[in-house]
Amino acid sequence: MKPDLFEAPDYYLLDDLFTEEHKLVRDAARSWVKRSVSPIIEDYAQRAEFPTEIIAGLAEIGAFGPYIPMEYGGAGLDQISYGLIMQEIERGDSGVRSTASVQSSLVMYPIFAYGTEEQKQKYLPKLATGELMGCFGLTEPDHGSNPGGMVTNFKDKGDHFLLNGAKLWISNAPFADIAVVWAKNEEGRIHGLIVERGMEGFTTPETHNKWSLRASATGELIFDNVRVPKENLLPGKSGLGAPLGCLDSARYGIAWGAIGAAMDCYDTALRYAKERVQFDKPIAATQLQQKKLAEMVTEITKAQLLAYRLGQLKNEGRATTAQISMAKRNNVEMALKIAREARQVLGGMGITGEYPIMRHMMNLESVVTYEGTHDIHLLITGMDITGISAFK
Ligand code: TGC
Ligand code: FAD
Repeated sequence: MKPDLFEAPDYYLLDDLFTEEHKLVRDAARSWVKRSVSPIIEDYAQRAEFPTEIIAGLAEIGAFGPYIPMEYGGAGLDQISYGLIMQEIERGDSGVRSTASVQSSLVMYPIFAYGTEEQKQKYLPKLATGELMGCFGLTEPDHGSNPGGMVTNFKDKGDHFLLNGAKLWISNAPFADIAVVWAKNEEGRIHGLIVERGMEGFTTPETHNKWSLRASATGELIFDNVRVPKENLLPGKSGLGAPLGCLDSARYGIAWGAIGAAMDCYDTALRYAKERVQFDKPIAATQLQQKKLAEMVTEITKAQLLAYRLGQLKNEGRATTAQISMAKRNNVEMALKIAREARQVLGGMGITGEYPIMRHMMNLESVVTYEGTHDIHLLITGMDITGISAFK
């Protein structure tokens, strides 16, 4: 792959709004991505392998639990810093951001928000350093957009719970040490359980043949009469709202992350257009290519402002699920459209691994689907503004 010459667009001078801490955190993540992700990611993606060698670096830049308090090993940062870290990591690769999102918002967050003090002490510091890696099991083969219909279940056997069922499409599953698993009890109420690798009857087969998120490991979680100790139940919250509450945090991170992927595509296309000569002039001198580039930077700027305002609301504890849905949906679609346009600016070179655009484009096909599909987020907005659920 070409050397990483990335320069971030900041058309509306958003840097003026960030604190010194925001900029320090972002710049540290940006340098780390240039140094440790860009040189290797294309090769890992081509081989469809997760680069475990970057786990320690992710922990060092605060990507595991950015907003989890320092007493539990987190970085104790605000929500805008969290967003900026996700933006920079996804600038490198959506699959790497997936690993960080899952670890922070779908594993550390539920343990922090719904776990006992013992669970927090036992797991959070090790998750923050990457000594333990986690995954989040909500989706099932027959229950994707409708997780409330899940059939994975556990029965109270006196001194332990007996867990049965299967989860599909689980990021980090093939190598995770622990899984936060959502399952129904005998009354049909959803609870979170911490399942550890090595428990008898628990297996995590890898999902192969993906054209998207190839540098992220995806797999199944299979529970065949797994005996889960009772102290592994997350007691703080039950019902579908418990896993959906974690999704709010992860979807917020994706709203920022997608901007990173879009920025990388735009920056690559802009540089290429200025250098590539056809008909005796740079293609950047043609009106059609300028239109593409001008629209890209406009959409990135709008997405940045949306994410920034959402970050302010999140810092104040005022961001609603529907506001987060709107940002996730808008920003991922924005990034996907930019990736497709940027790919065209590069002509044939755009389809090669010499440039990151095709990898971003393929990755974003997963990002637009996971954490609630594009359509589901539209319906969440629809439900919010009309007061009527289209799901029932
Ligand atoms: P509904 O009746 O609307 O809600 C059930 C209960 O949950 C409450 N609730 C929330 N609570 C907290 N946060 C939220 N975001 C919440 N949304 C809803 C709600 O108030 C209600 O509470 P209560 O007390 O009244 O029971 O539920 P529904 O069954 O109609 O479904 C609504 C719908 C479709 C919006 C929801 O199921 C949904 O969001 N579906 C999409 C599923 C999804 O996003 N799955 C993601 C799986 S994880 C993943 O993709 C990780 S990718 C990781 C990576 O690599 O980055
Ligand atoms: P379906 O729910 O079957 O949807 C198919 C289509 O129907 C979609 O276009 C959808 O928008 C549409 N649709 C569904 N319902 C409606 C409706 N009511 N009205 C209109 N249209 C509708 N899950 C986890 O739990 N943990 C993970 O770590 C995780 N990682 C993932 C990683 C990858 C690479 C991928 C691809 C997925 C991952 N997922 C994970 C699963 C992801 O959240 C689901 O794929 C997603 O929620 C959609 O579910 P589904 O694939 O079953 O699609």
